[in-house]
Amino acid sequence: MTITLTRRGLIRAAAIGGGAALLSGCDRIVQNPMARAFFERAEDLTMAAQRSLLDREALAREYSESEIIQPQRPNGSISPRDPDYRTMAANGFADWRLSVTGLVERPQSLSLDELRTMPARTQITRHDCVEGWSCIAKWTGVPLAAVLDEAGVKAGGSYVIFRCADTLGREKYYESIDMIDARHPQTILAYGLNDETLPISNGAPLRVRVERQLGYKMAKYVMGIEVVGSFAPIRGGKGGYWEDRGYEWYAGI
Ligand SMILES: Nc1nc2c(c(=O)[nH]1)N[C@H]1C(S)=C(S)[C@@H](COP(=O)(O)O)O[C@H]1N2
Ligand SMILES: [Mo]
Repeated sequence: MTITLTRRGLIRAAAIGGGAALLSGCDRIVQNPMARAFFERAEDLTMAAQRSLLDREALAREYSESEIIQPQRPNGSISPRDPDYRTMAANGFADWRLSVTGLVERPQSLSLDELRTMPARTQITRHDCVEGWSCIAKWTGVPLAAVLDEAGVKAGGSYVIFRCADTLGREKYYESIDMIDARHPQTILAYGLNDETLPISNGAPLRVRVERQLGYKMAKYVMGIEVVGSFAPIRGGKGGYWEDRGYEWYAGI
């Protein structure tokens, strides 16, 4: 008899069995029945059918000020202990630079002031964590498309990798998105939250907002963005810290 083990089957087995060995942090998802259904639905979407371009380009819902009912709940890394990060934070991030490298015509090294003088976008959106909670918050930042245009993406540049300052477990957090999301009008590199400077707990000095995907795609403490043709050669090869631990690469909502 041949037993075919699909990832869904494994997830379900882990859930029924009361949890696999490595569950921690966001991994708690598989033990929560409601969140598990959501996880499986997301998986259906990626495995069965790639979303149409029209759907990928649609805007996420934006909310009104009155719908902001609580602070953005800090999750994952909330106070990086990495020495380089601590040194920059102690200095108000005056020495922090965003590097833009990889398949670009003009590699960049941008200060916060430089990013703040670029055209800004403010949006009130809902953040959905894979763990099953949501928060509505107001984000201000520079569209990622503007930064990419400043650098000039070369032919073959298909993905944007975000390199983060924080170590979670033993590895630096990282994430990746494709060019459809990178150039989506609501995809911003945010330096402001609810009309204040982005606090450390939510990713200071700069964090990603990718409003059509789950929270884990939205890298905090971004140090560098790298344009690549494929993320397969990077780290675990799955395109992100949590993806390397089994999460879906495309976490569309
Ligand atoms: N660098 C980094 N980015 C991260 C994380 C993290 O631990 N480190 N956690 C992710 C997860 S799971 C979520 S839900 C959101 C939380 O963002 P918040 O703290 O602003 O709510 O950040 C995401 N980006
Ligand atoms: Mo999350």
